[in-house]
Amino acid sequence: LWAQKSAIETITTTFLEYAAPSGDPTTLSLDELKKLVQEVDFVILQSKDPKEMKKIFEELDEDSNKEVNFLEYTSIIMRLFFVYMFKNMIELQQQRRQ
Ligand SMILES: [Ca+2]
Repeated sequence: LWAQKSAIETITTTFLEYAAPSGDPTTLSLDELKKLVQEVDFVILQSKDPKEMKKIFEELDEDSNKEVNFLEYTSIIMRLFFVYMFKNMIELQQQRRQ
């Protein structure tokens, strides 16, 4: 993953970069999200499976308007980030015990 400060920058700039091409430049469509996940090495979004991506998109799109706005995007990214950190902590603890 990235260092903490650049993580926030990366999350913001990638979102804007990938949201820009079609439709509303401040929201991500399913295709834009797919592109983002394919091109950006998102450690926390491990699956690139199209079916899984649709599920992730639907989870992201809390108000179901088929667009993911920045708030919807950050809420799941933060959640995934914490889950990722949590898994890492558990692994570290297990390694220490061995
Ligand atoms: Ca939405």
